[in-house]
Amino acid sequence: PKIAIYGLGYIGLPTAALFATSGLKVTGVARNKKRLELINQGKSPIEEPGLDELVAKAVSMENLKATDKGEASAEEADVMIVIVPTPMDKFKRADLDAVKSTCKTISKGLKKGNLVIIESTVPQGTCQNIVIPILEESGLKAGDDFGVAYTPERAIPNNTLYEMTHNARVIGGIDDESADMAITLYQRITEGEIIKVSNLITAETVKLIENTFRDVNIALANEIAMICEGIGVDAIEAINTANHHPRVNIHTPGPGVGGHCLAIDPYFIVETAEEHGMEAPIIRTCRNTNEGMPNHVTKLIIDALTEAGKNLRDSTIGILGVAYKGNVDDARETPAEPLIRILKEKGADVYAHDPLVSDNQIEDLGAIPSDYEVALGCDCVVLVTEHDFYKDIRPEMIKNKVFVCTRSILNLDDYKNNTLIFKGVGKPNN
Ligand code: SAJ
Repeated sequence: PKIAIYGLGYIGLPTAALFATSGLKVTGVARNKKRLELINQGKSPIEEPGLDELVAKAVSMENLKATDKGEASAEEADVMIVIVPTPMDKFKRADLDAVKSTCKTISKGLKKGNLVIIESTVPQGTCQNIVIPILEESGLKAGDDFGVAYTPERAIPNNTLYEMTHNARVIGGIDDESADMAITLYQRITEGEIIKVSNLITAETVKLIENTFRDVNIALANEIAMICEGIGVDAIEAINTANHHPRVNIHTPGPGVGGHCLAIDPYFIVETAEEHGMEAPIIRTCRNTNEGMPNHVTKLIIDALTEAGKNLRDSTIGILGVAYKGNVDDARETPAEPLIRILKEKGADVYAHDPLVSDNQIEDLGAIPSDYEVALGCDCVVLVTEHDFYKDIRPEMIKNKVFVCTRSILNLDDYKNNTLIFKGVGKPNN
């Protein structure tokens, strides 16, 4: 079959490149001209291990081309895959504009026998209640004239290609035939198990509860960390030790939860629950805990500066890392953003360094882009992202001897018995 993939982002582009290198003709549809140009030159606009090579291979095989012609691409394709972003609006509700407009475009080129696959993360019921009615504006009937399947992408950034080709994949269809067609297709690109679930809404649910599980677990870790700080226990040591128990797997505390998935998907469940007259108190509370972490980090910074005889108001803060997690170039929903905002509101000058995120993006987050040396020379240095780049940071490199570490990547024993004033998330605060 010929495939059209709508959305060439962190997931869409690797998916397109995998199908193309498996031997299928793939058209990738996106708006950003620069991105399209780069892809057509065989280059990846996204930082992801192995992706550059894969895109180069797909383009040189003449199996991948990128275009902004959505309707024409649908007319030519047998299978249309939607992998566009579903951000959250300011009311913490799913913003489905991109999914809706993409489906509208597809509906104009939809033909009998086509299969439409949704991969974007969506609230439960979206395929049935929103996607299908838009596709049926074509005059064709879902199930009878064309197939619909939902298969969420669950690969983790920085290991996307490996996980896409090895993780278990979940597929739900409007009917058996749709699900089976999608399974045959994805067998081309994954060695992992493919699990067929009962229907579209079950597949939508699986995706949301996975990320919610992780968010809730991290909230627990963060709560444990804050309590341990206050009573003089090293939470990381305690958590790592507890995790030796065969049925315990507590995640790692940190500066908060970022990225376009964990910080958003739990709210999709809350939204649907509320629409059905229910509440989701655990999920909501955990979101609040994780969203409160930048405030907690601010408190650690104030404590450290106070010990050094300084006020936050007149101080410079050097943030190390603004990406939402280590070794990615992605700053979406990064906890660095609220942290920078709070510090500035309290009158600090905030500098930030990141080896992977551009200076423009750092400015958008509200900080002054700076060299590593400049950040290390600030009144207080705060490690926010666990990039490998920062693994070799040594106490003597922190010029003004005030350091707050929000991640557990460093061997913090090095920081004991040192002249450094040190505070860490989950570290005894005394
Ligand atoms: N984080 C912690 N402590 C942890 C783990 C993560 O504070 O123990 C923080 C990270 O620093 C980051 C955020 O949580 O800010 C999210 O990071 P992540 O590594 O947990 O996940 P993502 O957002 O990069 O990718 C997740 C993955 N979901 C699961 O593992 C269940 C991935 O498999 C999904 O494909 C992806 O969401 C997605 O697209 O939904």
